Amino acid sequence: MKLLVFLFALSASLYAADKPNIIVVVADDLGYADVLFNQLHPKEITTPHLDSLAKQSVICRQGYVSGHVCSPTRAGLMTGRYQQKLGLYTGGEAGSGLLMSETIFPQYLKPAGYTTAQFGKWHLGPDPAWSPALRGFDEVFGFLGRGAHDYFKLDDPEDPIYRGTKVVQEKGYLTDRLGEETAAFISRNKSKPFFAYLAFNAVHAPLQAPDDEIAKFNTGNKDRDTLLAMGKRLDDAMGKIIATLKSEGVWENTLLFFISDNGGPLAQNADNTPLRGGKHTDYEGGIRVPFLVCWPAQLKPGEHLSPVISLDILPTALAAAGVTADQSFDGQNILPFLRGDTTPPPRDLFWCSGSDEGWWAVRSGDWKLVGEKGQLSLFDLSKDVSESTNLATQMPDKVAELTKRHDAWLADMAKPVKAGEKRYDMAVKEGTTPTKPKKMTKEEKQKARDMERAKKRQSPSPNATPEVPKS
Ligand SMILES: [Ca+2]
Repeated sequence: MKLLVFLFALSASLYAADKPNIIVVVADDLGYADVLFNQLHPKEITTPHLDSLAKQSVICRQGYVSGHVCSPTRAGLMTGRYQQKLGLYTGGEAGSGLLMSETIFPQYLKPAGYTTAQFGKWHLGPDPAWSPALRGFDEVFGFLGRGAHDYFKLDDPEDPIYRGTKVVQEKGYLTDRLGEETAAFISRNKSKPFFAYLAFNAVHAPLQAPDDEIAKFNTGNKDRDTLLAMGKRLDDAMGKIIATLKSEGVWENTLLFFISDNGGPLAQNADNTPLRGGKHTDYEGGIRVPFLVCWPAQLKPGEHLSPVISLDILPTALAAAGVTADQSFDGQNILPFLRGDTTPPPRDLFWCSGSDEGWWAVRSGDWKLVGEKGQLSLFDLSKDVSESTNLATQMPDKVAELTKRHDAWLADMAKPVKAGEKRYDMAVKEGTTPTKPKKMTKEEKQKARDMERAKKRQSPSPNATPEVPKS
């Protein structure tokens, strides 16, 4: 009997040893072009560690998130389902709390032998009753509520940092601390499978970075310099984590995802070139983000040019871990596509932030329809990744078809938990004439011109695949 128990324990531990470690890194408000692995990045960008990671990853050039602001995306990421299924359309709704009755990411992995940890921003419930420490994370180091935290004031009882469920008094620069804590967790758990969810608050406001870091930049815009310094510290933290994975001997069998939770906010000088718009919009600049998947033991570095979405991360991680869930997901396991084993079947992607905000969008093939307070814009992303030419007036049938697809999706979603209706009261319904096409704002026109100039300036580096934003 003892022998049997021993053999069972041995086989369980061997089985567990084969499971990859899983790390999900979410940057906050990081601009699409504010990383070196976007070839249209502005010249002042310095993210060498992320660039090195990208060279060892599959770069998903059409990587989307399911929301255009922080907390809805996180609700989708944690559940693998459109957050609207839970009535979470806005930042206020998802930030007020993701139902405790929902099974979330770590709760699928723990029964499979994973040690789990969350670092950084939670934003799925504002007070201790919603703590990630109470829903599947063995270790927690971070803050709960609101979308932002002071980067230097880590001992403020009004806006506490928690370790587990306990308030702690911390010192240092928050981005550095999150990198250090994640690296220490990796070292402590290198001998068994672990899952780390690292949600940086960088580069979200407030604009705060160490003075000596800011001084390294000289764009002529102090705010932009500060934003870049914040990105540099995030990059340094990623460098520390990657170095730790390598030095602890677990790099090869770690599946690491890196995304931003939404597009860069233009008001904060983020750069989303060549995409239109930014955070708070359903143009590509609000929902298409830097998106890397790295698993040295299993995935050959390269590029993936079909659309993927943050909702895919949970089902992909579970497939890698050999976990079968008793829940269906809206996301899908993308490993076969990233390996190049098979071509992704067509699928539609949807966005909606409820009637109060008035944004919604659908992508079907290369076509994308965007609704903004009842004004509709239709784009062919294969020719127009910058969404500069609205084809809605010319192609009413396509508008009607995509609207119908979005209607059908929305019918399966719950009503917003707080207020308003699922979608802005559309003036346009199937079979009626689209409203006047939306014109680009002055800033957007300027951005499109800058992008064109950047395209001409840039010539691909010898080792790089030619410019991407093919849609
Ligand atoms: Ca964000």
